[in-house]
Order: sequence, then C-alpha cells, then structure tokens
Amino acid sequence: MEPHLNFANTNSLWGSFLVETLHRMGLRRAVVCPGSRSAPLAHALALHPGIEATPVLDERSAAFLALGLARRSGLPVALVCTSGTAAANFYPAIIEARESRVPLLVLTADRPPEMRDCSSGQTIDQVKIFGHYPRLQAELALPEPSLKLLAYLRQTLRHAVERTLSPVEGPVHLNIPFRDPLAPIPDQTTADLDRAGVEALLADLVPVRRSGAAVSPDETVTVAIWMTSAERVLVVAGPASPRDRAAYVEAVLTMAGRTGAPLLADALSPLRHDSRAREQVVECYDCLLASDAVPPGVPDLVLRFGPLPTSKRLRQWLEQLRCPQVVIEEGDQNVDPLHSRCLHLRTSAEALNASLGPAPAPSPSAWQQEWQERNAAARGRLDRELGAMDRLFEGKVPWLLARHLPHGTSVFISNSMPVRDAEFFWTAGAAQVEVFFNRGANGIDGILSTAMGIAMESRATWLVTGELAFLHDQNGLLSAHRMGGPAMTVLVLNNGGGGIFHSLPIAQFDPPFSEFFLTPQRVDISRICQAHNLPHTHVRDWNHFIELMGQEWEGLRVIELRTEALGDRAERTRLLTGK
Ligand SMILES: Cc1ncc(C[n+]2csc(CCOP(=O)(O)OP(=O)(O)O)c2C)c(N)n1
Repeated sequence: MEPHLNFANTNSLWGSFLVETLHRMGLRRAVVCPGSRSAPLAHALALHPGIEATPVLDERSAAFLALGLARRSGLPVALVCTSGTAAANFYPAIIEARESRVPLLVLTADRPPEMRDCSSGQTIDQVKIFGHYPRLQAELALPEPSLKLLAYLRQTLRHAVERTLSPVEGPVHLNIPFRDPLAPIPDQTTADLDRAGVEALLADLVPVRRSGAAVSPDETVTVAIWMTSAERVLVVAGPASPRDRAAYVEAVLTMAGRTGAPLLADALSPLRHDSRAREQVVECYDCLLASDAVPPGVPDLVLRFGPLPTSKRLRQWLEQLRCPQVVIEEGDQNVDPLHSRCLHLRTSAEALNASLGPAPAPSPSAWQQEWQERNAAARGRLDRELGAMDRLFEGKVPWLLARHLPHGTSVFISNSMPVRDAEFFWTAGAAQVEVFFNRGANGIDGILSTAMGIAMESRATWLVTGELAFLHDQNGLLSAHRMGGPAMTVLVLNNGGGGIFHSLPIAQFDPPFSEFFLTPQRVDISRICQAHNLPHTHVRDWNHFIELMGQEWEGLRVIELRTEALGDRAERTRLLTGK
C-alpha cells in the first residue's frame, strides 16, 4: 500500500504521517472544523483518498455528528478543531461518548508551549480540558522531522486508537501543538530524512479491533445456580445498540427461554423491534403497572440486560423487589441507580448465554404465559384506542411508525417525551427497525447532528424529536446539504415548548412555569427550513402522515406535527391506566 505522506515541511509530514497511521489502523471517517492551527491535520485528512472527511462549521454540532457516525459504525471517528474555545464546544458530545461508550478520537490543535500564557491569540489551556471524560488524554510532542519522533507518534497513535475501543469504548483526546508554518509550504526541513525509514514505520499497522470481555467461570456458576433454583425469573432488556443485533436478540431470547421468564423490552432495545421476539416480548409493562394489571407473584431473580429502561413505574417496581438482580452489561459503569442487591456481569448477553452451554427447548412457565396474556390484552386495548384516534396525539406517532416504517429503517429517538412515548406505545415486533439514541447523559443538545451522523452511515433514517431539542441544534442543519444520498426525515413534534415539564410538580407554579420551564419558542420552523433550502411539511392528519411515511426522497426533509401538550398528557394517563 502506497503511503500518503507529504514531505513539504515538518508539519505537513507530521500531519500526513498521523493521518496515514490512523487510516492503517482502521480510520475511515473524520469530521473537521475550520481553523488555522489545525491546518496540518485538516489538509492531510481532506486529501487522504481512504478517509471521508466532512467539514462542519459549528464544533458542537460537528462533535455530535462524529458521535452519530461512530455510534452507527462502531468504528473510531476522528474529530478535529483548531485552538481556543473551539475545543470547548466538543465537550457535551465527549460526555455523551463517554457515558454511552462511543469511540471518538478527538484531535485538538494547539499553539506550541512557548506561545501559551502570554496573551497570544486564540490560546487557552487545552491540556486535560475535557476533565475525566476521555478514556485517555495526552499532549503530543512538537513535530520533528526525525525517525525517532515519528516512531513515538506512531506508537502514541496506536495506543490512542486502541483506547477508543478497549477495554471499553469511549473518547480519547490528543492535544496537538504546531509551530508555524501551518500550511504545506515547501522548505528544507525534511530533506535529510530517510524516507524509506519513515515508510517502514507504517508497514505493519493493522486495523484495531475491540477485545470483548469474557465471563468469569465463577460468575457463570453463580448465575446458573440462581437460574435453576429460582421459581420466577424476570428478564428486563434495557437500551442497547449491539453491533450484531440479531445475535444479541437471539441470546436474550434464549436466556429468557432457559428459565421460562417473561421478557420486558424497552423501545430502545433491539428486542422490541425483532419479529422473532414478538410473541415473547412484554412491551406494555408501563400500561400493566399503571392499570394494576401485573400478574400476581413476585420474581425471585431478575436478569437485567443493559441499563434500565426509562419507565419510572418499572424502576419503582423493580426497586421494591427483594430478590437478587443480575446486570449483564459490558463496560465499566455502575448502571444500577436502584442500588439493588445486584451482581454486575461485565460481559455481553451472547457471551453469558454461550457460557451456560446449549439451551434446552424452551418450556414456557405459567408465570411467563400470564405476563404474555396480560400484555396481549393491554396491547389489544391500546391498538383499538390508538387505531380509532383522529386527534393528533404525540403518543400515536411511535404506534404508527411501528406499523409503517420500511424494514431496515434507522430511527433516532430524542430525549424527553419521544423516548417515553416510544416506550409506552411502540408495538413489539411490528417493524424491523434499528433504534438509536443519546441516553448516556440524556441531553437535548446535539440530537439533530447525532441523527445526521447515523443517517450518513444508513440507508433511510427517521429522527423523532421535540421542537426544543431540534431548535437547540439548529446549526446541525448547516450540514444538511451533505446528506445528499441518505434519505433522512426529521419529524419535529411541536407542542409549544418542553412538553415533559407539564408532568412535573413545578407546572403548578405559573408564573414562572411557562416562561422559565416550558420555554415556548417564537420561531417558524418552516422558515428555518426555507433558509436552508430544505423541504418542510406540516402534517394535516394521520392519513397524511401515513402517506409521508411511504414517500421516497433524497437528502434531508423536515416534517412538523403540531400537538397539544396538556391534552396529550391527559390522553397518555387515560390510555395507560385504562380509566
Ligand atoms: C442540554 C440539555 N439542556 C436541558 C435539558 C433539560 N430538558 C429536558 S427535556 C427538555 C425539554 C425538551 O423539549 P422538547 O425537545 O420540545 O421535547 P418535549 O418535552 O416537548 O417532548 C429540557 C429543556 C437537557 N436534558 N439537556
């Protein structure tokens, strides 16, 4: 493989060597923000034929776009900016990458040490600027045209890329100082360098893979004993974006089958969206809990795959159980906000299932059947009620998406009410879609850009978002023209502010509730779209919405659905409680 190196000057060599190293280690995508100090990096990334580099003006949106790209592909994505406050704008996406384990390689250009703390322009303290969020952070040495320093650069990059993936995926930050000249203006500084020696440094680099965590035999034995001695096991599948969704679904289904356990699956779990799981999955758990229809009897073992689902009712119900709970989740975080008596297995569902040996044919337990029957009754009632509903109720959106989205669509679900309505009303197994989300820190920032990153790596993508989350990341639209091929629909549910706040006790205190919590925005979304030259449509009624779901298009379009938050709140309560 011919290396893409630029020997024009020291910085161009440093930048191109860095990019070539990353490419050989598997880097395929980069998001690059404009600026002068980062020129050696930006120039090399833009010109490298094996890397798709996307220029983005706003660093906050850029970082979330990179997050979406990396989340979808599972591969590290490079994110580049110049010196100064530019880097600070990466912060929220870096937090989300850390919390939800997404491999991001953050490269911030900086002034050299002698130009810091002396009021030189655009210079701030960038060392460890992202606090404890990066999995690794380092300041690189100043570029030097020597084999010794290039060998150092190669090894540091090797380690950095590896740390974006293992032992746990996440962000890595490299602060990279450059002295002038920043542009690839030829000089003599690299003239004496042994070029063959430089190329030899690159020769044996191979793409980095994640090393999966194995289950310890002791833990397997403990779980196996608990599973055989428990009379009523419950399986809860929380948010998950496994690389191999089919294998994940198979493993969790088998685990539930081994113990005759009812299987509660969040709308952010692949279990909710797989037709093979349709019969087993209990998706109306919120409705069952709200309407006192949970089957009698308490579980004596709970197997929780991944973090907990969003549902407050489910969390409260799990919290008061006295039985042991096993959390199966790779990664190193504590994902148990209930502080339950739990054993945390740092492994995957697939590895745990495999470690238990071949599964006998599943024999459904009476307890499992009872859950499934009650779930089917709740599902039937919701289907009848939602099917007959003409009113533009936000909760009907996930119910309709589940019925009409084509197989293989990527769906990004925003925080606040969209994620809750999906949990309440998305029918299990109705659509074979892949669901994505930013639930690491639950921010409403960067939602649009993250979804655009997902879309750039997908065939067709839907984003379901409230209007505040959409407006928060309006600058994401600056990259909309880059969507070209991938069809992306941004469905904006416009309910006149943060609809979620109506369900908080603070809603009774108005003023200041409306102005300071609801924060309705006085902006015409159709005119924002007009400014960006993007198609915008107001949904007239449900038939119109169904028609829009069936349409084929290219690039990014915005569909706005106006809803009424207070009425929707009452509707949700009525539907879930059945009263
Ligand atoms: C960055 C950030 N700022 C503030 C919040 C607090 N917050 C949670 S939900 C919400 C309102 C979201 O409104 P919208 O996107 O319109 O969704 P809706 O509540 O109407 O469903 C806010 C401000 C947050 N989660 N993240």
